Amino acid sequence: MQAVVLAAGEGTRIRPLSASLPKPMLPVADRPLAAHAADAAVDAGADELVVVVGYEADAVRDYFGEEYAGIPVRYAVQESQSGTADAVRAARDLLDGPFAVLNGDNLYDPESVEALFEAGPAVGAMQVSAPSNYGVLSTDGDTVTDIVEKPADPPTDLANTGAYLFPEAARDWLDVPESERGEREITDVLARTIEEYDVSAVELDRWLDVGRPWELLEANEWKLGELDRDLRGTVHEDADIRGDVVVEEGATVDAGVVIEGPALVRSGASVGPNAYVRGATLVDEDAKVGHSVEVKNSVLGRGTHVAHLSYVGDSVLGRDVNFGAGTNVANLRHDDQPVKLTVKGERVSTGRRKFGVVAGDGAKTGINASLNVGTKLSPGAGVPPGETVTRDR
Ligand code: TTP
Repeated sequence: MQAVVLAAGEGTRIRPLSASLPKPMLPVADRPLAAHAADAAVDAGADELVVVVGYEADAVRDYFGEEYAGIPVRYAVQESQSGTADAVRAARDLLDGPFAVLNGDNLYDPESVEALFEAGPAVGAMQVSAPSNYGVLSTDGDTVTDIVEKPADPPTDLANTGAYLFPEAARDWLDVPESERGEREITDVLARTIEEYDVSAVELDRWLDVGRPWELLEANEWKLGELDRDLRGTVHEDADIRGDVVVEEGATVDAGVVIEGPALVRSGASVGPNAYVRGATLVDEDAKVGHSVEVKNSVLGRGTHVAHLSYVGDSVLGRDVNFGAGTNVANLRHDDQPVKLTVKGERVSTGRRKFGVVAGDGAKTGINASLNVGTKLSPGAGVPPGETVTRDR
């Protein structure tokens, strides 16, 4: 069966991280976000991936190539990102038989995807505490009877997770009209499928929709948490590596370093001497955590350097970020309230007591910069030495 992976969106809510990489290509443990959905599809028995690309398409194509995990990959181009039904419609001519659809920016547990693929026409469902933020499914037993998009008064707490198994006939139902929010939505294709077929609601064991920067941190917490200890890189005999830590071949951990898992130090990266890395942390390829630097529960993107005397907690730093000596991040409000972040111009609670900062690719700080909780640095932004950053810049 073919699995369609939707990876055309820009990820406007996860800016500035998506400025030059599409959201599905942001790092989650040792691979891009969308690779986790693709892996789940392959494990569940997909025999071809159809990846829908649009925004920054080349980054997606370069990663998946023409064959991925032993199965062929084909691409459909969605010219303008006008909705998820439109994205699948872009792939219509490549589809042959029943087909699965997965959001390329969601994490699904692989066993649940397998159950979905075996269920016949089906949609992945998850009980959530705030169903009004999602498409909400009504069911009779396991059979879906209705789907309503973001209802003010949700009939159930079962959210649509963006994972579907469609019958072949659904190929002809992809030309849906624009919804109230001006998009052509795949939920309308599902609504038609429900009219014509018995569609099962398959409850997923675990699911995460990665829309905003702190959800990328949560995605890394999930996938780094699945690591098994593996120290192939060069680890100094005076380093203290505790728990499930992976140091990839080509990575270096110097003397006096303590790493507490889960943590992943990728190839080309270096840690230390005398650094403290606490989980869940990703130190991506060619990144550097230098002398007397503490990093806790953070993502350091490819080529990012935090080289001297710094603290970085609960933060997401993009690629090629450089924090000058003595740069410190605050990750806790004095009033203990959840940290807020600005998402598309609105202050939004992260729901997290601890959250630090988000730095776009190439952002730089001078020595002794202080970055306050919930601030964002744009790609290439520069913070002069000694400044305290309390607003996004
Ligand atoms: P969304 O998260 O709704 O959209 P997005 O990824 O563009 O992010 P944002 O809202 O922050 O701008 O998309 C859900 C999934 O569908 C995701 O995997 C991207 C994909 N998608 C497309 O492939 N084409 C589209 O036109 C849209 C809207 C989404």
